[in-house]
Amino acid sequence: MTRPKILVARAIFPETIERLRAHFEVETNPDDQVLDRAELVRRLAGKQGAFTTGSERIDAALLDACPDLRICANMAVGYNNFDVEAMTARGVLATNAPDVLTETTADFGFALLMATARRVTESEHFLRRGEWNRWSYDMFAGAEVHGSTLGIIGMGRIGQGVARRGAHGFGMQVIYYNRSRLSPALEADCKARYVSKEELLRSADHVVLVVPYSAESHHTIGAAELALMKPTATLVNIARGGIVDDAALAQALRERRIAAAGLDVFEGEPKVHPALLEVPNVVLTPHIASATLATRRAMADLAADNLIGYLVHGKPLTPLNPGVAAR
Ligand code: 8YV
Repeated sequence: MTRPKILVARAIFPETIERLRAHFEVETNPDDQVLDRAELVRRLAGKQGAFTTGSERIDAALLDACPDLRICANMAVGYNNFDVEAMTARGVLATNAPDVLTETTADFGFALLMATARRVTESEHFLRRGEWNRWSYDMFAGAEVHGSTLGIIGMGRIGQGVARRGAHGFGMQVIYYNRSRLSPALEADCKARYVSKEELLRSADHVVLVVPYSAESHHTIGAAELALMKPTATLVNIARGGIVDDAALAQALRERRIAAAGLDVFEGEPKVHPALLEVPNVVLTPHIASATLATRRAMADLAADNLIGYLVHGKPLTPLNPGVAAR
């Protein structure tokens, strides 16, 4: 019996590749090049499965050029690199990697909030430049975290993780805005109060964005929303580039219309808007919110399990378009 063929689009853990090799003929990308459209199509020729990351765009044109493809398994919870509608129309299964990264990503959201509010990187740069030569009463005085108001936009699993950390660990008043309201039990668990987006922006001391990217969530935070925020407030984005208008944010930070921001994701990443690199009051990290070895391993294994589950046993674990598997 011939074994299904798959492409692992980027370098991943050797142990995960070994697991995949037990079931499939596997083409890998050991040099870890980011594959452009033409190269991705070339390597996917004759493959039934693709192990993808956020860097591979799977859309109608690619699918039409890869008629053998039956499943794309994303090693990410976010899947804005997938055109799920086009995949469903062509009978291609889409899977993502939820749950395994929830707590790790919420930890990082909190790390970025703390670093932003307490000016951790800005003050470290000052020290490294050799500028620290005396104490002064307001040196790098930041914003209070404990007891302050935490506003969360996007109250899915990761948003709830951030809320619990804030409410239970730091005694914060948590308010949230989401497309749909949480159940009373979940609201109680997160000690979170549902408010309008406008009220959240006006009253939060720290705003954390954890909303999935889509056409509707594009520029959820732009100049108008930044103008509603307190001049002392901070903004953290661990969601996706494009949720924030980075140019408008850089301007607001430069003019101190908000106090500071912490960004793990950027419009057009890995490029970063040059104006953001110029302002001191922003903490910048290279999309690492899920990056612990244990969590990245769990994400890779879940993507692999989806490929094995579907192509070998007909049962994917975390399908985005389950109707395709049922056909
Ligand atoms: C990934 C992420 O590292 O899961 C997500 O949605 O943003 C990150 O955890 C990234 O997308 C690479 O696949």
